[in-house]
Amino acid sequence: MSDAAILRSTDGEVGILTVNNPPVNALSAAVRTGLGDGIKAFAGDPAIKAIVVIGGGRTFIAGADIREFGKPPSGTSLHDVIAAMEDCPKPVVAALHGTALGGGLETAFGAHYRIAVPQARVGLPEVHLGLLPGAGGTQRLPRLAGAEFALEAMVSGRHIPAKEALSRNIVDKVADGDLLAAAVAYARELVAQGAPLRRIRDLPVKLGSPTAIEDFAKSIARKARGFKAPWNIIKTVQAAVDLPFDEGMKRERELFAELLTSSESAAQRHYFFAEREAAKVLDVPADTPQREIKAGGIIGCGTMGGGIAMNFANAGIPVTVLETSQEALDRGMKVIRTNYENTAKRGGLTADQVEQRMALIKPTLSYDDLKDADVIIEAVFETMEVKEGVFTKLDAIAKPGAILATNTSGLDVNQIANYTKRPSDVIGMHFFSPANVMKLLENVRGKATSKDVIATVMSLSKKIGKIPTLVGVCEGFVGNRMLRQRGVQSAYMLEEGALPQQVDKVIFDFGFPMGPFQMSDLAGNDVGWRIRQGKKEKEQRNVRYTGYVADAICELGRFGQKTGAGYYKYNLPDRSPIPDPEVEKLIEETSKKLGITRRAFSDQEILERCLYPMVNEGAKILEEGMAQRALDIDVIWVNGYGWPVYRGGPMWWADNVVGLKAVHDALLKYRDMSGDPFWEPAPLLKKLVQENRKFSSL
Ligand code: 3H9
Repeated sequence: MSDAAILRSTDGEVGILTVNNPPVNALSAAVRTGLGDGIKAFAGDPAIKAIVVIGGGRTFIAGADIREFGKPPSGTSLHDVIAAMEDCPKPVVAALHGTALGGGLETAFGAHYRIAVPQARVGLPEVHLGLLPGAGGTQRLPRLAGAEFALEAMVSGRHIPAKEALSRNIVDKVADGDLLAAAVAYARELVAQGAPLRRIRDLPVKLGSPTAIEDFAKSIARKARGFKAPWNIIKTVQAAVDLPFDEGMKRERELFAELLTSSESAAQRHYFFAEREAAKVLDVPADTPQREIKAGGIIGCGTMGGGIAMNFANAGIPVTVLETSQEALDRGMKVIRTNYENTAKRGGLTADQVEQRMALIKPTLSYDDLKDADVIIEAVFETMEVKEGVFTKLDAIAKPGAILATNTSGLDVNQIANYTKRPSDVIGMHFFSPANVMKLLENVRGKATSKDVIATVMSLSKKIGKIPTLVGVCEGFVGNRMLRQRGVQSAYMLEEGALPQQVDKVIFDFGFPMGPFQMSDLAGNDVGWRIRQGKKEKEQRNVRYTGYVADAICELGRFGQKTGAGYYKYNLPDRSPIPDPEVEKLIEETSKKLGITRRAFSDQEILERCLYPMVNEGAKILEEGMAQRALDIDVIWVNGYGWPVYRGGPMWWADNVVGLKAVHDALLKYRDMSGDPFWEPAPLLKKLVQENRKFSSL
């Protein structure tokens, strides 16, 4: 036996190297060194005729150890391990199960032959970490599967099923049954046949069309906006096409190094771990017993309720959906069916799968049909009176131990819990619209919510395909509470001299899919208008009203895209926003009425006034314990609000790109300029700046 990270054994004349680095066999220094040493030892052992490399536990190798990036290199390099395999004078077979990803697949590319179980998946997902395959993947995949396929696979980073991998020469054999036995038999067969030592490096690169690379670059322009890695990946494939193998490898190294030291990759690597951490609750241990969820119930079959029901059906969990009238129920079920059928038309589901999913969703008008549900999620109209009615009824019919969840986006979960005699079973599950598409889930912990309910809901969230976070009860929870700050300042900036298109461009160029005014036009300006009318904000003293321009826009019936006009005009077939002189005039008149002399705004000021207040609010949220860690806020903003992942999330960005002192000082500058207490830095931000610390140190 060698280093514990690699177990050495033999089966007759076949040497076996088993990677032993749970949970995902990442290529740590010990794994690399053990693998390199193992290959050399078997290569020099006359009793060994062939070598099998296999993963122990649930998977082959999931890639380089991401936690090692940025640390000084130690142990054998991955390049040397792969070279040792490729140059080995005896056949090396890689045996794949689970996932062979990134450096894991690159290691398998060092072998002369690859065998996989049918359930295995392979891929080069480095792009999601802002990287490119840096151990020969960019040069070897085009040689095996063609440049076009390699581009698509590496830029999407998708997991490729074994069957497809076989059809693309990425694996040579797919075998059912015991993988090790099949791999050893395959190795023996190769020895018996005197099969050549097939080195991928010696194969020519296949390129279908001479313009393929250029065409591909054009096709991803929109999606890859702001990212660095996809563009460097394209350059590596170009190098594979143009240059001999060794020179292509050199180019790969340069382009990899450029990404590894980029802020974009640091942000994306932060996000990778943040997403996994966010699912963990600090005071709820991983082994907390969970309640069994065999069936769900949803109150309301509108856009939200229907979308939530689809999440359950997609995960194979039967769900009963309740509405108040047959008409509303039929309408909701029809929307669900249409959604599935549209997915089927795009090739995402078979007709049978559509029917299987529909069969899991049972429509009803009777609360009695919810009595067996293990979790019931309310998605009805957002007033306390309506919620009270629903939760009183649920308390009467739900079985003991059923989890009662509210999808409220703004009401007090503690008050809702108190409409029942079992507040410890009540929790918020704040889905984002459209709920069948959006990945983010803000689970809201009430004062009384029990730990096993939290544990169950966090794990259920993952089961139904969501990225869960846990937040506390406060107005707007985490995401909307921070969004509100950006909304306030963008509204003020219109009054002071900016135009919607200017503000939106700055936010779009930062990397969001759209700016605040385009977003408002999309969501409907009338929603906020009605809320403002209800709140009588205008009459509140000491708070500067945010709705002067927005109200004037709504008074003209400009509710947004749905009325063909809002902050913009929308008369093009693709609904692209067109700046409107009428709106400009209206904004100027509003400034005049308010006695504000309009002035020019720099892009930098717009950016700071939109984003720094969000960071400041994030600090208050952390201080109040409404989010567990700064990283949870990042996960919420990346998944729910389009914060560009290559900027890590607002808190990571403030910590690592802007610096907390710069944020703090800018807040003071705007406070002094405006005299508005809105800009007062949060006490936590002040403290961290004084102590020269980051949010991530909390
Ligand atoms: C690369 O290979 C670069 C090379 O091209 C060039 C080199 C020169 N490293 O996701 P899970 C942890 S870049 C370190 O919950 P699942 C993860 O944080 C890499 N840690 O499980 C978690 O820790 P914890 C290219 C890693 O079953 C635990 O393992 N490869 C790594 O849902 C379980 O993970 C990738 O990008 C890693 N590489 O999914 C693949 N991977 O328990 C990244 C995972 O403390 N990994 N961890 O929270 C994945 O996509 C998924 O983890 C995988 C399993 C599909 C493998």
